[in-house]
Amino acid sequence: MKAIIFDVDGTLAETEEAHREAFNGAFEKFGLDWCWSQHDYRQLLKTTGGKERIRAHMNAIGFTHDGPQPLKDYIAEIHAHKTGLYTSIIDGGAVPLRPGVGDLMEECRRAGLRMAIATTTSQPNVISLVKATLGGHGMELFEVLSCGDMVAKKKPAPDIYLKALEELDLPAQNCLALEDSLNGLKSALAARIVTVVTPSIYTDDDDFTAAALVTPTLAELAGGAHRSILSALRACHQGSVCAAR
Ligand code: XBP
Ligand code: MG
Repeated sequence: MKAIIFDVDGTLAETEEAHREAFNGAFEKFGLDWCWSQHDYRQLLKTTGGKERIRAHMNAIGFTHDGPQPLKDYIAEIHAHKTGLYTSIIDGGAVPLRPGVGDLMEECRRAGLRMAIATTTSQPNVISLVKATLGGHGMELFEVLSCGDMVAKKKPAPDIYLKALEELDLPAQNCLALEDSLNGLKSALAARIVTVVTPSIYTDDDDFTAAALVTPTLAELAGGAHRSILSALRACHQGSVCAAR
């Protein structure tokens, strides 16, 4: 195993409540009487990508756009405002890393293991979260940032992971992906990357049968048979790659 590729939302941190708050704030700003409840959002999250999620909601409620600009531009305007609200929440330090994530990154850094990000979320969101949780130089930990609209087809399509592999210049079998959702698991597996899942607040009822390992958080992997999170992930990767042969 030469690299770990991290998903962001739900994996690095429990960010989706901040996203939901930002979406609702943007709808209010644009005079739209939509307010996504936690129940609504669990279903809406099955559509990856904030702009795609807004459009899916519009379709679901039969929204008709009568503004001067094309619908695509109108959605982009709402989403840009949402992204501003979201990054303000994150910059304020409201959302910490999930248990074990910071420890694993430090273990990877010390071991010289390469790290990358493959996420559906928008680039400003990643930068805000990494700086707020890992400090101003936090982004230097990641050799590759593969995110948002850099690819046409978002998760569960493999494109965002294939882009990360290309930029790492590594074959899938030398990497391990960390995910929190079924869409993310499908994306990484479609790129043929061994995947470990830490379910998050909105994905705890997803089917993770195809994951190499499912653990409540990364922190649980340390101790027991393995002295560190990284050694547990190395063992999982080795076992999965061998089994695939
Ligand atoms: C999760 C997503 C994103 C976020 C919202 O991404 O699907 O759409 O919910 O962010 P991942 P945007 O789990 O791959 O990190 O509004 O910027 O899309
Ligand atoms: Mg995720």
